[in-house]
Amino acid sequence: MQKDKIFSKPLSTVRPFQFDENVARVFPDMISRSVPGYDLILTVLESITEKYVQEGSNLYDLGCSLGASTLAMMHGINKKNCRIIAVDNSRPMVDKAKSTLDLYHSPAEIQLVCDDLRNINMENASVVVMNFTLQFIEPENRRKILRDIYKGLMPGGVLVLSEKICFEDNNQQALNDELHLNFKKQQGYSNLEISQKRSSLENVLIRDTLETHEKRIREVGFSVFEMWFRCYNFVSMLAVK
Ligand code: GEK
Repeated sequence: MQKDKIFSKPLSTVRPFQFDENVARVFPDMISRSVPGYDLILTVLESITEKYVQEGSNLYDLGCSLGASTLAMMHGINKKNCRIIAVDNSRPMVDKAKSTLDLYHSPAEIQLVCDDLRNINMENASVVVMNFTLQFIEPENRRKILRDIYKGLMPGGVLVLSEKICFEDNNQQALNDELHLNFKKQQGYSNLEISQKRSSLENVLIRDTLETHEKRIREVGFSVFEMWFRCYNFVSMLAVK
């Protein structure tokens, strides 16, 4: 796995974060050293898929990056005639995902799509995963995406939504940010890397509170809401139609 050194040298200008070739090259290292619990979430995605997948249905991985969640879903499929549609609007990510996914013998057909996830017409879905993707969409567009997911799901279908969150309470925010900062230092990131990456993500990764997520999920119609994972400011939620 290639080490993430993207922000290790002082940059004269820190540009807004992009999922470009450089990021795609180091992405597995970057995400696992930045998101506490990332590997656990993938493991659990597999068992959530086992529980909710329905025969002859579609499974969607929205914002698939290199296909880690797609693979987790693939391993959890225990029903016939399923199809995974994995979508990302970054060409370098999709190209790399393709070469990884091609190495597996999947029980389900896998379609990789390079497009904005908002252009995807979801239908007949049993499992929809957005693993740290909604946070990169403009907040005013998030409700429509959730509504479209709800419409595309079959009764009993599940949405798994993982996000970095913020807090109303300043003390809670400061505590969780500090604990996350310590995690990144433990993972070997320097203060310079941490602060340059933070500037680069400003206005690109926009967090909602857990309350905002739950309210929106319930408002679009989901009957079950569960925050099944949280570590500091990272959560993974599950919602059932
Ligand atoms: C994983 N889920 O490893 N349409 C399609 N893709 C998008 C859009 C959009 N509008 N906006 C952002 N992306 C993965 C990790 S990373 C999370 C997901 C992170 C894509 C973007 O190109 C990137 O690949 C992904 O969403 C977010 O389980 O880096 O923190």
